Amino acid sequence: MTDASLPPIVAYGPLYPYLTQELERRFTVHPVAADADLSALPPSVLEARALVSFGSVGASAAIMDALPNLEIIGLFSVGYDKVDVEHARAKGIRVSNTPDVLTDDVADLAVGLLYATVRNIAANDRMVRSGTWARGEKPALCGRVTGSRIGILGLGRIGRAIAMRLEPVAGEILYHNRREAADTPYRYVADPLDFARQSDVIIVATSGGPEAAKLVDAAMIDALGPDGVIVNISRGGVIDEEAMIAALADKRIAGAGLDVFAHEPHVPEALFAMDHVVLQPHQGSATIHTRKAMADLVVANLDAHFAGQELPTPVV
Ligand code: 8YV
Repeated sequence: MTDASLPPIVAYGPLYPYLTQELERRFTVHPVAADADLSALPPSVLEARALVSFGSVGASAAIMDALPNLEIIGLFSVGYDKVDVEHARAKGIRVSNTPDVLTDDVADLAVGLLYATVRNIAANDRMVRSGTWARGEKPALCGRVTGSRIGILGLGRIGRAIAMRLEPVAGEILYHNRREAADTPYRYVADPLDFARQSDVIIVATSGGPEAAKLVDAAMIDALGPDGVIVNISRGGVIDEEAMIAALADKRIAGAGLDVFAHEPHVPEALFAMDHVVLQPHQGSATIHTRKAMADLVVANLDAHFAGQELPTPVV
């Protein structure tokens, strides 16, 4: 039962059910598929004053222009690389995201992926389940996390949380950013190739978007070297995926733990046969606790907007 007195909003793409439930208590919610024909939106949708989206869908200039009454975009994600932020700013459309509430879980998964990759946990699990260990096959010896040089690419909130988790075991923690960060005990390396050369592990924790596209390129991958491991919990597009796959195939790097991919949910099948690669379906923030907290934060931002108040977590 929709209540026409409730502000009309668009749910852009399939939203987390609890979020939909909370939105429907407050708003008249119009689901719009992420690939909808924007020239054929029903009149009721054109009245939408808010749009709720998430990391992989975002909000293009086209969807903003298709909704003449749009006032705010609420993101169920910390990443807003798929939102045309400058277009929103130019049109006076507010944008909110969900930082901080997901930091710990994304950092936890990064550390879990690091251990799983370096210690061959997934491949050894398959060896036990397949019976080959019982038939006498011996697991290969592996690298170690303790004492290794951990390179954090992108020392933001999530990068710092990862570094703090690994401080007790790392041989050293170094990082590469566009500029040196203040108030951090970790060693800054300005040159990306020097950063890779001096790392045993590169954990990609930078924001996505065009400015970070293929930041981890063939040169950085080769500078990391044959004993090196890459972990990515950021965005798939931050790595030159073809170059990484080629390096993994040639054993020019030792392994990769990947939670994100260039064209999700499609993952290059070449990775499926690689025992030195651990794959996750973009699960960084996907805990019951955190997805609820993210949904509550999306709603809090919309509630604040419609109450004429400051947004709790504004992007624009
Ligand atoms: C989102 C993400 O939670 O927060 C981000 O930027 O990439 C994910 O953790 C996901 O996009 C929600 O569907």
